[in-house]
Amino acid sequence: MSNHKAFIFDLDGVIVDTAKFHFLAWRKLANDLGFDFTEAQNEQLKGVSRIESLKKILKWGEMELSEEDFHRQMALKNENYLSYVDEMDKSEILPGVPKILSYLMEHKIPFALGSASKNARTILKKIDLYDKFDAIVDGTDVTKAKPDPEVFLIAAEKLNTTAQNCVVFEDSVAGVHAANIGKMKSIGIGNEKVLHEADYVFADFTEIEIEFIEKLLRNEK
Ligand code: B16
Ligand code: MG
Repeated sequence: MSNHKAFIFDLDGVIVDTAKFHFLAWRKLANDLGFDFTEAQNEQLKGVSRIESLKKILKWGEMELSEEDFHRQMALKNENYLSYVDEMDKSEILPGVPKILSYLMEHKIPFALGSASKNARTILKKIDLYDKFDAIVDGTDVTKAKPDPEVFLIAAEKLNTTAQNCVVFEDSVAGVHAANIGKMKSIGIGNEKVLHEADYVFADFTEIEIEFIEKLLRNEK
């Protein structure tokens, strides 16, 4: 195991804003079942696996489904979600992200994807970033959902470095917890009040200067 710095990026809410598509698809599912939920409730679905998301939504609607219907609804939601993903291209990459990725590539600093999504590889291909990551770990590679650190620990292993050398960018509370539990440096992307457990929080990537990345690399941050 070598001892070098590495970066791990969450996907939804960090590299792209697919949360808006998840919301539309989950909301359609709820509406079809005869209830609704708010954008504020939707915040609680960020970083949460597909199964856990549907469990939460059914609770909000005070509904129970048979196992068969549960799986059918999840498949329908995913089909609907993928119809939005299908329209994506690289213009969906969030502002400020390309600058940081270019810097890492130029300086040969390894970076991985660490996402809960089972659609992560499809999305990365749509936005032309699939070949840029040194490792990809997604919802198809893990058995335990965030806040369990499994996704990030596998990423560290694939990047051939220790957890302590990894810096994780995350937009969800569950993901920040996962990074912290995994003893990695956590950088929250989003609201400071929501992500207060992160080591640092930025509203978005346009706020992150290369100087900050260099300090992380030198262990000064
Ligand atoms: P899928 P991330 C997460 O992606 C999303 O934030 C969350 O809303 C979604 O339910 C989860 O992926 C599973 O996604 O249904 O595509 O497998 O933020 O971990 O990149
Ligand atoms: Mg996310």
